Amino acid sequence: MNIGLIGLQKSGKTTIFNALTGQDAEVSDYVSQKVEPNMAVVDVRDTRIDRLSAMYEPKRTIYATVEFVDFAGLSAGAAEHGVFSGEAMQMVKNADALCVVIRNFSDEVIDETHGAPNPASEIETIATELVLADLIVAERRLERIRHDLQRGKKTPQLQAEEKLIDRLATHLGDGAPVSTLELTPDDRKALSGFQFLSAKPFFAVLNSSEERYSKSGDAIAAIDARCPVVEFAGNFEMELSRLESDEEREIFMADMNITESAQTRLTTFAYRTLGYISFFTVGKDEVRAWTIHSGESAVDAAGTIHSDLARGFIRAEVFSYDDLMERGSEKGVRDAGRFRLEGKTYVVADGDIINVRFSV
Ligand SMILES: Nc1nc2c(ncn2[C@@H]2O[C@H](COP(=O)(O)OP(=O)(O)O)[C@@H](O)[C@H]2O)c(=O)[nH]1
Ligand SMILES: [Mg+2]
Repeated sequence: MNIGLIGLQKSGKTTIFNALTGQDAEVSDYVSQKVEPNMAVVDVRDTRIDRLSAMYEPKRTIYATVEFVDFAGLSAGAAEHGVFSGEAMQMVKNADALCVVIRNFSDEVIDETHGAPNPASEIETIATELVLADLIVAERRLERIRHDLQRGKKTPQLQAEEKLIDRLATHLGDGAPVSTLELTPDDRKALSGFQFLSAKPFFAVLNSSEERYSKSGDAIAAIDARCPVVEFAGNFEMELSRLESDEEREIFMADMNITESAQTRLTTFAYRTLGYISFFTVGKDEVRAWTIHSGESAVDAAGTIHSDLARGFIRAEVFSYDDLMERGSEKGVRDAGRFRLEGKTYVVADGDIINVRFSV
């Protein structure tokens, strides 16, 4: 899973990125000239993996991962100013989901240029920007299609696309995101190549100062009306992620009533709100977590591990993490009749432990 951090200038995107990744990317009050994005792959610190690893004592333990991308050059008004184009734009387009960072702290320099923090209006601005960026793409495509139609390339395909894009452009023109447009599976296929930003799932991080942290109920309610939101004390948590001593870190966290690291909280939140689940593979060689969408089948899960496993899929041996913990061993799970053989269409549940039988 790849999550792109977007937001207004100086909302604290890079600060949040650093808090998540323990990296040391440049944060500043002033406009940065840097354009290439910061990228990091972070482990999803699922405690179930730790317990499975303690039980199987494998050679390798592999967590699921989430890739975060911090787009240095991205800002509001970007669609007009063309910052939303080029390399950064391409990478935003490649993201599976967007995380909108919203400023909830005051800073002399930032307040002067961007105004006092206003989380409710900030989320509106970003949502509008995404729609505008898509509208530009849709209108360009429409122009192109009409040009071709006039030049006599009247294929049924092109005519159908014109109708679809025209409907889409009207929808976007009304300020509505692609995600709320009614689309048939064929429509979706026709549009998938455009990778529209407002079609992507998104959630918000409210980036609060220490003073405002856990006291911003109104801001959270306003954002929540639009998308799921989680609060971080960005600057504070960036400092936390840099502390060498676990003991010190725990004292500071307790001070702010923070129970888990920014990394754990954000990856867990992203999984839940974006509809991802984990399944596990276990053994003497490797204990590993894998990511799939909620609702995906055993054969999808097999394909996540390797395409051969999906192609040659015979059966999946399945038992649940919870049953394993309750019974204490695989044998215990079998004796309790909780060990199952499932076919291709079985819908995988979060925490399933799976072994794919296959033949190619
Ligand atoms: N007081 C305070 N300042 C912050 C916080 N998060 C970011 N900043 C400051 O805001 C400025 C912009 O942050 P940065 O992460 O570079 O924003 P970006 O432009 O969205 O990447 C920097 O000077 C940060 O130190 C925060 O939670 N509290
Ligand atoms: Mg930045």
